[in-house]
Amino acid sequence: MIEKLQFITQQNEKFTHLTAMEAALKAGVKWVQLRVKDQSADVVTDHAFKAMQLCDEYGAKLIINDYPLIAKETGAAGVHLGKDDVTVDQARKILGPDKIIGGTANTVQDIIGHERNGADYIGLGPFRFTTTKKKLSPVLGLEGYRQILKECTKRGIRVPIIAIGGIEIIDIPSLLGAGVYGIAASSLIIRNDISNTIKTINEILKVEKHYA
Ligand code: TZP
Ligand code: MG
Repeated sequence: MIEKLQFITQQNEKFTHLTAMEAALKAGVKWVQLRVKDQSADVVTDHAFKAMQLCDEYGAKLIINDYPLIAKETGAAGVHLGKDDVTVDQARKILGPDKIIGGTANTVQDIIGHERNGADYIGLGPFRFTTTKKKLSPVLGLEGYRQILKECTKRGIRVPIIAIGGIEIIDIPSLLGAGVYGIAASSLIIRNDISNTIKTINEILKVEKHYA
């Protein structure tokens, strides 16, 4: 089962990837993406082993950004792949049928491609501008999500679609109303009180029906 909240790690003046992850796990996050950028594969591997220990301790699933081989080596739950990474079907050959493979999308065509290749979830975004990611694709805004999700429904696309990029608490009900399955967030969580923020997000995600 895919969780409805994915916490994406990031460092800031207060937290490292691993301390932010532990605080999020303590607050009840069950799905984490380790996103260590601009570091060697060895550094990512080291973080991934430590992150796995934490996730095991808290019964959470770990996704590794960019590196299917590191996901395999560390026994992580899966991998998240962007435009510059190997494709979902290539990662599937490495990880096998049971691992979670997510793909980044900015358009309906991206979603169709990932679904055909066997993605387990899609990170659709960015919702709004964010400094967390370099080389940001065009911002979609709520209207962009509405159009893309409508088109996905029309085409019978069933892969869970998670909203990503600059998401704030206030955006979550309307994104769910537009038809996303869940959200992925990073700065929203680490720049506020981690525990309260996660609890608030989880309360919103629990509500059965949101309106567009
Ligand atoms: N991919 C698209 S936007 C983004 C990623 C990894 C960053 C999301 O982080 P934030 O801090 O929630 O905007
Ligand atoms: Mg990537």
